[in-house]
Amino acid sequence: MKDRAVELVWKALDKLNVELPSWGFANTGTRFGKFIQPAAATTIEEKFSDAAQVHALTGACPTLALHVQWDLPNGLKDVPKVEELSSQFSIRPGSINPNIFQNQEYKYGSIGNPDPAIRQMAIRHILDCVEISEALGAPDISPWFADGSNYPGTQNIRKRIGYFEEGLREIHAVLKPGQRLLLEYKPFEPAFYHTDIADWGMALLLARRAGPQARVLVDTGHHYQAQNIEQIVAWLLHQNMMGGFHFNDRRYADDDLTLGSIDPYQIFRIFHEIRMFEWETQTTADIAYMIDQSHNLKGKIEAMIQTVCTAQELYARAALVDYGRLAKLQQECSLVDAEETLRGAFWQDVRPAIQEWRKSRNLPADPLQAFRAGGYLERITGERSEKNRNATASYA
Ligand code: RM4
Ligand code: MN
Ligand code: MN
Repeated sequence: MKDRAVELVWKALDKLNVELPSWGFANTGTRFGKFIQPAAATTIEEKFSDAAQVHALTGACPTLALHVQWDLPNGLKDVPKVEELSSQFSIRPGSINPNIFQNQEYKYGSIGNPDPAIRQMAIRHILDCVEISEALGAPDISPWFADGSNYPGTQNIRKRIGYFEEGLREIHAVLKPGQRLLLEYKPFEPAFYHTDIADWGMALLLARRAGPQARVLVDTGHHYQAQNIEQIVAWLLHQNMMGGFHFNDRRYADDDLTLGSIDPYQIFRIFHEIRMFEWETQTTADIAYMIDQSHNLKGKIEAMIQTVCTAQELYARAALVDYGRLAKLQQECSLVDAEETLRGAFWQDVRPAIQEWRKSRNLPADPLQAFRAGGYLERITGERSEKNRNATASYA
């Protein structure tokens, strides 16, 4: 690889931070049960510790996304504890994720629920999350609404749009400068007939209604088959409404598979749209790059390291696109040459350049290998397996 290309790869890697999800280190399940792992994290300390391990080996993950009900079960009261862990492990709290889907009350929805008392309960929880976000200096509040219905005719879709508009405005009204409300969409699951925020158009309209600090969050697994995700990203960039990503891959639905494991070209194309936007506008898009994956079968920390490395590889490849040349070829409609300019970057092997970048930062050249050699997994397996042995896997 030429010096200029290596330089582009290094610059790109300097820029890319990827946020880890606290829930990605915990035992999580399928719809049919959980597969318990002896080394899984069951406390917030353990989640911070595991995240710190991934960051120590990759140098790219300084923040940890928190799911409030799972990680701060006492709400604001748990803030000092999180702050303490954050400084102990040198990992900053990342996006603050409300939980408006797990409580029994949310059976028929949260802020789209026909019962005003339950809508208020959900809004109250998100308002608490805004306070937590402020107290922790973690500016992104990132709710995912499971709201929807399972059978035609059972809910008034338009009324629920109104409830969402109202609720989101109420939440947005308390945001301080710098805080952002990131609205995530998902076409189905758990609702199987209609989902209140089912796609990027609905998320965009609701974000616009909510107020100027609301943006759209694109979870790469939350699309129908064959949907052109990079086009959605391009639209959101154009509208200045792109807030962040939840990275994962999918083959069928919201599969939470490792990023790029099924379709690495898709992720590359997304990165390409962002890089091209940034090249044209000479700005850095304000995007939170976050992982949202629950691994049922893979070792959780290994899978996270693999994911971060994949993100770096695909981002670095996108950095090799010659945008000056591409812009000219697009203008001339030189289709084959334009496409080859993109494909040519995709097929570059950036791994040697990434290894050199790691060495320059005193990081291990091969983070996965270093993790296996480091003894951390053996230590936590020893410490945690007893507790995990008693975890329940069954839904019965
Ligand atoms: C959902 C969605 C949310 C995540 C939950 C756990 O499918 O992706 O972002 O918070 O899963
Ligand atoms: Mn998500
Ligand atoms: Mn999901």
